[in-house]
Amino acid sequence: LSLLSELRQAVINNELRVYLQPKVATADNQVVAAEALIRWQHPEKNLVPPFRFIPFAEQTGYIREITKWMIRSLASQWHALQTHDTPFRVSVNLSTRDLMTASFPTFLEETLAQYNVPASGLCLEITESAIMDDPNFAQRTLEKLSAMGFRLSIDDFGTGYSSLAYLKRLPVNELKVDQSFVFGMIENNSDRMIVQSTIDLAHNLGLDVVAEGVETGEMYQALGELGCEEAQGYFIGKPMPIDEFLAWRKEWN
Ligand code: G
Ligand code: G
Ligand code: NA
Ligand code: MN
Repeated sequence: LSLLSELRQAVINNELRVYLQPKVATADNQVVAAEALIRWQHPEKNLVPPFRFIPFAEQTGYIREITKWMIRSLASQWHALQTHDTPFRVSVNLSTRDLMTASFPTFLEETLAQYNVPASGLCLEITESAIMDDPNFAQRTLEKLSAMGFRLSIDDFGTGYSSLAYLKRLPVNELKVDQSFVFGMIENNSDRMIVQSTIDLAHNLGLDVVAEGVETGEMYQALGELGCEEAQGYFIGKPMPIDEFLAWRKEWN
């Protein structure tokens, strides 16, 4: 069986799983959002991580079906995730193929309407390399999505080749500092400078900053001192199945 037909079968057989990883505000430790990360519960293998099938799905275009599956799953469970008084967003990773699909904004609008989910309840994470594949087209799609009320985030910031000229024009709300810089920031002065400059750049452009890969309390503390608004990483919580996430959140604060 080819990987593509296996993936198709996985969707039909309900083998894909949504995992959620918390994002907290450094100012008050409140849980403000979660990033949705896909897993494949294969009947014969252990839990298959995304790097084993997402790149392949991107090459073949099947990622569009996976993205739709993810958005439907999140929309159908969005209200169940609103367990506290504070607003809570869910982030989804998009691929370049999603941005290039003309019907994608309409799909989003219809799916959210079906489950009565506000666009502001969803954050769309796009890597800088996905944007730079076709920056002009990406810009038009992002403008459409922004006008619809979605929060837009640039993922893995600092690892690609996005020019600041494009960044300035894009209607994005947040930058995610790539975890490679966060890992190094305590021991390596260059990494710390990169993190600090990225935070300052983002703020000067009116954007919020999320740091990913926050593995220690020392990193969390340092990021808060540098003005980074949100943090995500193993120090706070790992990606978890939704039930586990809800239990984790009850314990958190
Ligand atoms: O979840 P991990 O924790 O292993 O994720 C690895 C990578 O897989 C992430 O960098 C992320 O970009 C990608 N990924 C995870 N879930 C999704 C998804 O639903 N869609 C897309 N396009 N990428 C995903
Ligand atoms: O979409 P993106 O590439 O940013 O996905 C984040 C990836 O990083 C996922 O694979 C997720 O499981 C992983 N991750 C999240 N937090 C941590 C962390 O604190 N340390 C490490 N090593 N990986 C993390
Ligand atoms: Na991401
Ligand atoms: Mn990332």
